[in-house]
Amino acid sequence: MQGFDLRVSKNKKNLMVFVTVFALVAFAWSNQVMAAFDVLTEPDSSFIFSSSNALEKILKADKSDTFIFSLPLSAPKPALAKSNNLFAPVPLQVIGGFNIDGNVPDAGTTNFPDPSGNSDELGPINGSTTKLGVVHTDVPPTLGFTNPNAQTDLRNIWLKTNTAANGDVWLYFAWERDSANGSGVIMYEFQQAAPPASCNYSGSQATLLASCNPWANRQAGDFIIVWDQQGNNINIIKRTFMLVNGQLVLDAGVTLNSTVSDAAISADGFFGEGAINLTRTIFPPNPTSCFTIANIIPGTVTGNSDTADYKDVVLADFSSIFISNCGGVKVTKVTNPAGETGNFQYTLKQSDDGAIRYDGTTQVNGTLTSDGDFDQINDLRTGNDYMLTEDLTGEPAWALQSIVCNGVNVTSGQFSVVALSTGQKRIGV
Ligand SMILES: [Ca+2]
Ligand SMILES: [Ca+2]
Ligand SMILES: [Ca+2]
Repeated sequence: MQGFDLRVSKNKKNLMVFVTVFALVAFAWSNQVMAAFDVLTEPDSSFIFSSSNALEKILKADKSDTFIFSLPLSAPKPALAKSNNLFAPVPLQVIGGFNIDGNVPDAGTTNFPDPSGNSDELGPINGSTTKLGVVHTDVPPTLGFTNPNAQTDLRNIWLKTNTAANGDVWLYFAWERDSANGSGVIMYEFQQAAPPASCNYSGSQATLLASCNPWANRQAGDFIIVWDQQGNNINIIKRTFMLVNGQLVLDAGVTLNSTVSDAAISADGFFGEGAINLTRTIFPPNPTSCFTIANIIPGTVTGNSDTADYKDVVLADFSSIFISNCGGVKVTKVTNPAGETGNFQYTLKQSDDGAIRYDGTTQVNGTLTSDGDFDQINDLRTGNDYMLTEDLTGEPAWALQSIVCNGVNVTSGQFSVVALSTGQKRIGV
């Protein structure tokens, strides 16, 4: 077999140590589970074992003086590896808080189902003005009903964002399609503007057919994540819209490397999942404003070219998926006794009076008037020295008891504002 060999003389006393070390070396070298590797005791005999203890037993019983240990040069990708003869547990492909191992979906993600099989589905009517690169210019009617072929027919989409401990925002995206194989490119478009009002997918179908162009609010800085797969090799490509001579055009794209992205397909080929570091790939490195996504359009297209036709699109309300490099603070009044009213003034600022918004705002002042009353303060720059104070000079009958943020008493302390991630509600945006 191909591989590199480690030759040792038999020494039963040290055998277990060696076997253990070899196992660790094998694991580190391959960086993934070996489905099996061969132990050659004679030139033409080989066998498969499943644990170092089993190997030790075999070697001790063997009469040879020298053993040759071989590792195959290439090992199967983890997500495609067979689960029999496992030498060690499947290593976690954890990146940005997500486990990109081909098991779809990850826990806590949001599911967006899409019709499949023989269903007629709402999607762009094929034509020269509904190609990938120009569909935003199409004058409705843009949508019609078609039945996408299985390999381009999406059944489900899953999305989630996560803010890592270092503050980086990661996006998880996964899909299920109606076929285990076949050509077709899967992509997710992310737009900063909300969908047009005429695109209320739970509303009138007649309105959608007559007036909705889901891409109409495309703008410079919007981007597409392309799932480009050749065989088992998956490239995750970021393509960005930019203005050239007043025209919105797609750039050629950047293939994201493994420090900022990962992707895996399921063993049965029906599912895929990936994650990208938005902070390192999408958000401006020196931001001058909040970069916030308000619309997402997943879909399949005939290829990764500007003139590709859409085959299937997932038209849904994605407003529960928050993507932003800015954060928010919700200030809620609690009175003791409960149910009281008053004139409760507060100030939100940073301890160094730095700008809390990109427009230069250094503090937000507000007034809450009853138990349970709240303000949601959005578009805040991230920072770790935020402070909230209450001013009760107009309410001498009341005294401040405490200010608590995510369970931590910050009455006289500071707290962090991090970039928004899924699960944090933005209210009153
Ligand atoms: Ca997974
Ligand atoms: Ca179909
Ligand atoms: Ca579909």
